[in-house]
Amino acid sequence: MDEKKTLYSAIQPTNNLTIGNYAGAISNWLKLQDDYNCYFAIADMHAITVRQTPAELRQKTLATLALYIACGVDPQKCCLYIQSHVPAHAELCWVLNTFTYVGEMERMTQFKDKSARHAENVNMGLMDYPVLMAADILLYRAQYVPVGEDQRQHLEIARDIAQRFNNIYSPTFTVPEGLFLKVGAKINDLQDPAKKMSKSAENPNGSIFLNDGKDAVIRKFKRAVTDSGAEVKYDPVNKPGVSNLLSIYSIFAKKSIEEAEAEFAGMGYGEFKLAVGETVADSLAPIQAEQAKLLADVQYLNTVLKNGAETAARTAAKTLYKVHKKIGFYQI
Ligand code: AQP
Repeated sequence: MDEKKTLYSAIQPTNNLTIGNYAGAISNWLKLQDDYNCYFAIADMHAITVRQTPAELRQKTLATLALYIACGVDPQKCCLYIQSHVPAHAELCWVLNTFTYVGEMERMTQFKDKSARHAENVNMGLMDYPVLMAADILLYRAQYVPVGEDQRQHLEIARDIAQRFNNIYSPTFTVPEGLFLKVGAKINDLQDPAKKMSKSAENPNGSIFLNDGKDAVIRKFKRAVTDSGAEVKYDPVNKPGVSNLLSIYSIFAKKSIEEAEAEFAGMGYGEFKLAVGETVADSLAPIQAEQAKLLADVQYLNTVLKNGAETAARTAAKTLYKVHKKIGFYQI
């Protein structure tokens, strides 16, 4: 019998992924894929809550899959699939909508942020994002959800919805727990360390994309906002800029924050930023080469996606059947 616990995570193919997505999500997946039953999706249904250019969405979807694999996510160990290939996500979302209150959705930080950023298109999907995310997780009866700190609020709602349903009927859903990293759960914008680094940020200089070339990476790190004082010290409250750079360095150099601090003791900000840039750029180069190789073999990527969707759909169908039965949908 399979004793492994299940985990679920996903990333929206809204743009090229950033080192924030890598730090908060993918780097964590790599550590977990041997010990858990993993479902890692490409969340294209979430992506369309903000208007996308169709050709670009298609291209970014495949590029995201190639990137997962290039970063070391192993399709032999994990189920990799595209969210829209498994219709059960939309079906369960509809049911869960009837167990979710409008007031709860209006309070979500991401909804408020994105409504402000996309005032011309505050659509129902944008508001419903957390319910679709709850459906994503609950379909696979995932015990754990490795995500960045920005998703904590959405995870709480997924837990509330699961508990609400379980209390009304009988235990149906596994109530998921978040897996948050100590370092890297929130990488901030290089230009504005008070904001999280985002793939669709207005100022691209604040985000390092996983497909940025060495020159771009170095240039962005050189321009990164630092703090007053001259000491390279981890102190997120008083030195948010420097602390963010230390977190980034610690992830890519695979060193603890203390080791990083010791390494940069006595060094000026300029030299420090350059060293962080070099480390990140050197770590990204082999990933980029591997991603390019994978993207040249679309047939292989399609096979991964087809197998992934089949596996995911099998598990999802079982949960959906149970839910439909409990709520009283007539079944033949
Ligand atoms: N800055 C970040 N630091 C740590 N983790 C992060 N994540 C995103 N940004 C950071 C984590 O990446 C995963 C996928 O996120 P997503 O694509 O579903 O949506 P998001 O959180 O809204 O990411 P972006 O980059 O900000 O996307 P856009 O700009 O399209 O809205 C999640 O696990 C998230 O925690």
